[in-house]
Amino acid sequence: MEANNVLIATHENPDGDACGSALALALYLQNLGKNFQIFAKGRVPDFLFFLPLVDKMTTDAKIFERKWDLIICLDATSSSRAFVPNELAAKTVMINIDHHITNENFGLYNIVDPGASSTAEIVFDFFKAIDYPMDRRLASCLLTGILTDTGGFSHPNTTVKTMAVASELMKKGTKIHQIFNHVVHNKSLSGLRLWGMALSRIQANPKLDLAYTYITADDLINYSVPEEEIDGLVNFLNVISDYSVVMLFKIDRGSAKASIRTKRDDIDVSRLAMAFGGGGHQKAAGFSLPWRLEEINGKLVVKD
Ligand SMILES: [Mn+2]
Repeated sequence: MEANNVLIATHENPDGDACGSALALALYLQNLGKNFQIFAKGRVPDFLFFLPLVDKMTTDAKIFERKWDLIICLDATSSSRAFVPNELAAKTVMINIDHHITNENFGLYNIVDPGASSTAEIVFDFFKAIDYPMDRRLASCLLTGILTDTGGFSHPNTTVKTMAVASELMKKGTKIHQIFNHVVHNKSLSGLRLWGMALSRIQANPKLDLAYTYITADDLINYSVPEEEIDGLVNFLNVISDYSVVMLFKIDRGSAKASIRTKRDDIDVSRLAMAFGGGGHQKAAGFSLPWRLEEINGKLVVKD
């Protein structure tokens, strides 16, 4: 079957890997002359606006009402994580490309490799397999995905192959330091002050070998910084050497999101996340809570 109308869908609040892998595929589809759109719930952060075709990304769920021959889900463990309506998922051919160990293999075709650093790395493999000539713009998309998901090649998902892929992408003319400036060196003064506030609030639980802090929706308003300015903070918390697990809570009025990190090889934080209905990787995971959290005397407690 030839697919002419292709919808790419990825997870909520798309990150560098979600956007990078989606836009690399979009460049490919554009080159093939296909009609395509990219859906992600939650806006693309400003620091990814440098990526090509970023204007093809929409947050408008009406896109699902159009006729699609093929849906490609990227960096999402299930089709519902990419917000593809169940009805549409049931009747449309789906390709599922992901590197999360918790992926549900929900597609007709599943290209799932938990050993890959990023979805971008798997998309690279796809282009290699079909011998597609990747240009500088496409390489920039994929390198953005790899760079962000590996924390600048510092996370343990960085393999010999990841470095080889990055090297090959650099040969296409993409500049690693320029991508770094976009995706890492991108904080404002008020954003850094907010980081300072979060750092000053760190609490530790020696029994759980856990250090944690939080940022509230009101903090974002008070410091007038967008949520994307918190990107990287949980990884920064993970520089701590005397605790094994770190957590950052983003607290909204009636809910909270937790991001968890560990440096230890013998701790699997995705299991903790899954216990709360979330997911992720061994060293980086997260979950959401439908509760109102509040700090009282230095402790986060659930308010009803
Ligand atoms: Mn990813």
